Amino acid sequence: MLLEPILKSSPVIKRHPNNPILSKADIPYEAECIFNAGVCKYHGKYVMIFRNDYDYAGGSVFRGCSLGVAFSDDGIKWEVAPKPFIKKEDFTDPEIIRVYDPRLTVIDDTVYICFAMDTRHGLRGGIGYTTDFTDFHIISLSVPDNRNMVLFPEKIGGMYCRLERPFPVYSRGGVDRFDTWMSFSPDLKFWGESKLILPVEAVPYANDKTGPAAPPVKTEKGWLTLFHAVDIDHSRGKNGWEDTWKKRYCAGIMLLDLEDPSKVLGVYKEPLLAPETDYEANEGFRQNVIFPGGMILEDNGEVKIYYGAADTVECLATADVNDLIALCI
Ligand code: BMA
Repeated sequence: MLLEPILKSSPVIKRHPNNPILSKADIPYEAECIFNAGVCKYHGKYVMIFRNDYDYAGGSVFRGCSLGVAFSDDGIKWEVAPKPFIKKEDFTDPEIIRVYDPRLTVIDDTVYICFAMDTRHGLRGGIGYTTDFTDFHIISLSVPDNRNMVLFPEKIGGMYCRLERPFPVYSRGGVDRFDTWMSFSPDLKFWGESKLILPVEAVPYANDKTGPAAPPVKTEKGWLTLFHAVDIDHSRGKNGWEDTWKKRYCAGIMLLDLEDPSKVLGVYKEPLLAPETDYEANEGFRQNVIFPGGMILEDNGEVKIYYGAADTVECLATADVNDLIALCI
């Protein structure tokens, strides 16, 4: 099933006029594609941990991959730390190939970082933490293949909760057809009671996969939760630096129950953010990609949504929290 050739973003969304808010020109070390950042507020500052793919080797391969860190007073203008937070070279274990796509959740004054880790025996989803953006400690790693994990910012019913996206192959016909799941843990190490949350068929503008985006934000009406939704069209040709790129990534939004977040209260049936601008749809490494990794609810009701665009730059869009809730229910 092919989907609409053109998708539009919801009118409640405003792209920030400074977009892209972070790109390789802002980075004081070797950098190429700056994208898929996690963002939180910590000790009075905004903090962003971003992915940097560098040293392009052609096709889909970058020889370098690091996670950088940046700080901001307003969530818009960023100062990048002089050195990366995590580099490929930090890993002495030959099993580990790279760590990428960080998502940040603050719980009890600790910054938890969910990340994807490519290993020689599959793709593992991990949870680690830092309190100083220098030291990084890994708490747990999933079995392959699982990624896109995000943690809720508090325990619910005594348990930590995370959204995640495993890659089932056999039961899903051996093609991309991946859905959003949720698991629970007493201690961030042992995860279980897993439940299906958002299957591809629940999102009319997806035909390929759904996955978690930013960590959910608490509102009076429920957990406001972004996700990414992907459609594939094999007739798409060259869309960026690779020979072909046939997918499109949009941001979607749903509301989950406050007390039982595995209960979906509503899903907006159209994209919240679809690739439309040049930096999302016509330029960069992989065009037509919007990949949100951070969401911050301000005291005045403004929601800041941070997203990677075209796997090349980091962007910001804003919306009013009540408008976002209204889309879901
Ligand atoms: C996903 C992840 C993301 C990336 C997206 C689009 O599978 O690899 O890091 O942004 O594809 O390329």
